[in-house]
Amino acid sequence: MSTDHIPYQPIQFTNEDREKQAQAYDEFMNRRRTVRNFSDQPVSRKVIGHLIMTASSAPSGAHKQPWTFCAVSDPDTKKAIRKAAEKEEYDSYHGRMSERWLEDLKPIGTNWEKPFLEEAPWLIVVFKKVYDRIDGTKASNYYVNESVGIACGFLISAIHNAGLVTVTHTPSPMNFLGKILDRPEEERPYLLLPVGLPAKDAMVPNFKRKNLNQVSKWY
Ligand code: IYR
Repeated sequence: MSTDHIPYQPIQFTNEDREKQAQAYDEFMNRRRTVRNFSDQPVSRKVIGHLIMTASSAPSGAHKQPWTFCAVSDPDTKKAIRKAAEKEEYDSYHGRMSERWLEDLKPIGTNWEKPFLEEAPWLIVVFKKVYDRIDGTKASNYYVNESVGIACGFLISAIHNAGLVTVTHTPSPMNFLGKILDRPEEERPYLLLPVGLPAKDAMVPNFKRKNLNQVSKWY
């Protein structure tokens, strides 16, 4: 079976505009920060729907779009997720994580407590679909981690573009998410993103990012 092909509709810029665009997007994205303190101000379902559709526009292996985005605003479900995540995180911070890892996290100031899982108006739980069920048989997807990782990048940039904040939360292990959200066996939890407005007094670590020379080699 072949898919028909249609003409690509390029975004038209002059070279001068392109430099401006590239610089402006660099500066815009450089303002993104991981934020762990959320305001309880609501965010509309419409906004969350657009964020998910941006994420789902990401490239994926053989265009299988091997992902499900679970948007959670129900307080009881958020509470259950927080409780289960904190149980795992407590064990991680008290024995599962290495001394060096805990030392590396000190400047960020994280610990096992995750109030943001209840405070943020939305949690977006991203699941990767390791296979699809086609007529009752299992059909493996391709480059699933790469595809879902790219979709999460799109999602994080869309969140920032909407003036919202998030924290890439990966409680480990996170099988509990599939149970609480009643996901089928082929869906595995990949990333949990609380989404909302920042708390008025939200603080972030005073990090500096690596410069162009530090992150690139030119040939
Ligand atoms: N998942 C834990 C620990 C953690 C790990 C890394 I690497 C971070 O950059 C931040 C936190 C937690 O969410 O606290």
